[in-house]
Amino acid sequence: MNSSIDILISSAQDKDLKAIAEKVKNQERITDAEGVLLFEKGDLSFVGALANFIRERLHGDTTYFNRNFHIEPTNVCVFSCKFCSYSKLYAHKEEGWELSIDQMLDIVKSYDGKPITEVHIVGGVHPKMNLEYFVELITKIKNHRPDLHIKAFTAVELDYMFRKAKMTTEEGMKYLHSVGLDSLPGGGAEIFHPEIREQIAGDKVDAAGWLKIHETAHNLGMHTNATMLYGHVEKYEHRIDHMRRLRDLQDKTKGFNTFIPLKFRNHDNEMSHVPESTITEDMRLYAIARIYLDNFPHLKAYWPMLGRDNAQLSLAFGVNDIDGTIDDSTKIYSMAGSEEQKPAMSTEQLVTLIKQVKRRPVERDTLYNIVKDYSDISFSDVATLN
Ligand code: V47
Ligand code: SF4
Repeated sequence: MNSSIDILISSAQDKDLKAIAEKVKNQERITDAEGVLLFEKGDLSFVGALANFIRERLHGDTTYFNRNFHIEPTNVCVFSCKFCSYSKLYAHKEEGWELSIDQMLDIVKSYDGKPITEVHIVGGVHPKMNLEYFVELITKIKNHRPDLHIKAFTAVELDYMFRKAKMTTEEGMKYLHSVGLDSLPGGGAEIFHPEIREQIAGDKVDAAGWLKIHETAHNLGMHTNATMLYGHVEKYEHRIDHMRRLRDLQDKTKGFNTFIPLKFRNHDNEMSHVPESTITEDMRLYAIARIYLDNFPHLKAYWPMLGRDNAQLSLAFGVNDIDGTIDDSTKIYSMAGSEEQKPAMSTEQLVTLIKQVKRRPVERDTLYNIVKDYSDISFSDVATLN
């Protein structure tokens, strides 16, 4: 009997698409040109079926989430990315917020006794919050709660901190790692290609700098994530170029855990005139990322940005992770116009969301160790989702 992939191969009318499906079946890597071709010609059902085949080959029905909270130390930023709805330029810093170390420790302490495994710390690039400030913060968090995994600082924040401290990337990363920084989130990547990066985020670290910081972290044994901000002025070629640079580094280091596409939201920023992508385009992008990034173990839909219904839908298009409970502790997306104005989901709601589409909910820690398998636990509280 034919398997789903054989049916897909035999029904593909276009010979190039058929060849891509054959490659997926045989676990062969697709080329950049084939990646672009998928964006140009691959309809939603075709790329979705291929991505789901890969997802199930890698993870079966397992869908991961974690229990985490965010700390955003400041939204004051020396940079001026055009898509950012969150930052207040340093010149207008009285309109922003700046948390002291004690205030941030109080946030950590407010989770005492709760089964949280990760704190995610990212924010704007404030010139007064330097490397020593964050070393003190990380040290104090680790002293208070040694088992809490600290995933903190985008490569943009780190690049600025290290340059100000006159340290090399190696010295800076080693220093932060030695006081308790466990892993890096994937932010700040945006679109690597200089044609686009200069238009939307011209004044911050470039592609080579971003990749160097992640490579250095990987060489120290740390894991990191990678993002791509899509659906604005970039072309298909730029998306593939971005993912090729990530795929190349992953071949070298194997240090990336998760790829997280971030849908551009156009509320209240300098790119508000740029329309947002459609849900069909979002799902095609997830699927093509799953097909192209053959060496990334995980693909995450970040529900506070995508919305919970679309995050649920993405589980049929290659996604195997929907991030965490968040607990209403991030403002980046609500300020950019996401429908999730107060992002918080209980474990029951996350589990229900995954079970509603017949997948297997598994709570993980940051490094994808299984904390708890929820497949046999039933919640009656489905209505709380609506
Ligand atoms: O780099 C800013 C993005 C990122 C907008 O690693 C926007 O687990 C859409 O990287 N529309 C920071 N996106 C957040 C981030 C992240 C989030 C969740 C999980 C992880 C992880 C990382 O937010 C920025 C930028 O690409 N962003 N403004 C906007 N208007
Ligand atoms: Fe600053 Fe980050 Fe916003 Fe760019 S995206 S302006 S680096 S806070």
